[in-house]
Amino acid sequence: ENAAYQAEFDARIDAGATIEAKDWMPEAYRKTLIRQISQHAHSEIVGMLPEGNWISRAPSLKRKAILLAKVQDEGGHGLYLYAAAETLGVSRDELTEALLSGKAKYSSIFNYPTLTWADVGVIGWLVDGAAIMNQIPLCKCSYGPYARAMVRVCKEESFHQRQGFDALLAMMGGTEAQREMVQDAVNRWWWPSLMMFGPHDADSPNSGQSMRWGIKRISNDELRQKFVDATVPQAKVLGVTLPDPDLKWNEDRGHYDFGTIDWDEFWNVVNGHGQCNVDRLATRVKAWEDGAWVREAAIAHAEKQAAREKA
Ligand code: FAQ
Repeated sequence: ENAAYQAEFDARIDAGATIEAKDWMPEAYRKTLIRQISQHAHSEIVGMLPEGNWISRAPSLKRKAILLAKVQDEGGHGLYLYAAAETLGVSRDELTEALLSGKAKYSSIFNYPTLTWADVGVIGWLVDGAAIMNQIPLCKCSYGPYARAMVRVCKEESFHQRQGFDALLAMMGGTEAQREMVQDAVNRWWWPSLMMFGPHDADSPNSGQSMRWGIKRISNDELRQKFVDATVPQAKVLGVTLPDPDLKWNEDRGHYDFGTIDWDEFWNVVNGHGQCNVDRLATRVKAWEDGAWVREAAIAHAEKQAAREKA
């Protein structure tokens, strides 16, 4: 019987149809989706911290309002994605436990510090830029609830990217010290942004199967290349230098060549030893503990309500 279900599932994947929550699916497909969607959700939630750090110090009321909206969007994306993961039969509590205990992965990029206001702009420009590049193909991934969630997330992400670019453009039109601040932030965030796309295709254990299942539509290396190609002209408009002496246009390939990524740094961060891993987790654990009274109150209220309805 399973073989018949499997054949039908394969045929639907091959036909480009979407799989829905109540459809039969192979256990490994379910597991892979839970892994990827929950890591994505954790990334959004932890991703609120580096920029959240600057809300109280934004340089103007306008920038503060924009940043508040952006960080709130990220919280929304996280909740959206947890809900998408829950359709696969995992509970929110299990996912939260996995994040807070340090078992679950989240994007390497959020383990770097935000040292100046320019970092906030660069996160919008480069980090959201990379996130969009990776997420546009996910709008067409084979799992319906994930694909549909990504449509709205990508729209908001595109506002995030533009606000970052706009903030940097304003600084580049400012004083010499401001321009230096932007360049310094670009120097620190460029390589970590390229690492967001994950290991090279040849070193990516999950890619083959995820491409076969239509979860990934474009590979890690192809997306990274598309990101570099799109970003170089933007750097020219801004007037910043990307910190890679090997970055140059390759006429034959029709793409920019770029230097070697420091994969030791990448794995070090992924394995919990980046500059901010300990701090980020501690902040999330504290937020969870500080919120205990809210959860208790909500449960008490729900119980009271239910008892009243019965009476
Ligand atoms: N960091 O075999 P692959 C955002 C892990 S955007 C940490 O290639 P896969 C928006 C990977 O999990 C950021 N770990 O894996 C925002 C796997 O480990 P596992 C979030 C990484 O899944 C912007 C192992 O390495 N976006 O939050 C990373 O096929 C600004 C081998 O790798 C998403 O999550 C990394 N960079 O491809 C918020 C997008 N790369 O699980 C705030 C959805 C790889 O086997 C501010 N996810 N690993 O133990 C994906 O598209 C994929 O999961 C990839 C990785 C492409 C990230």
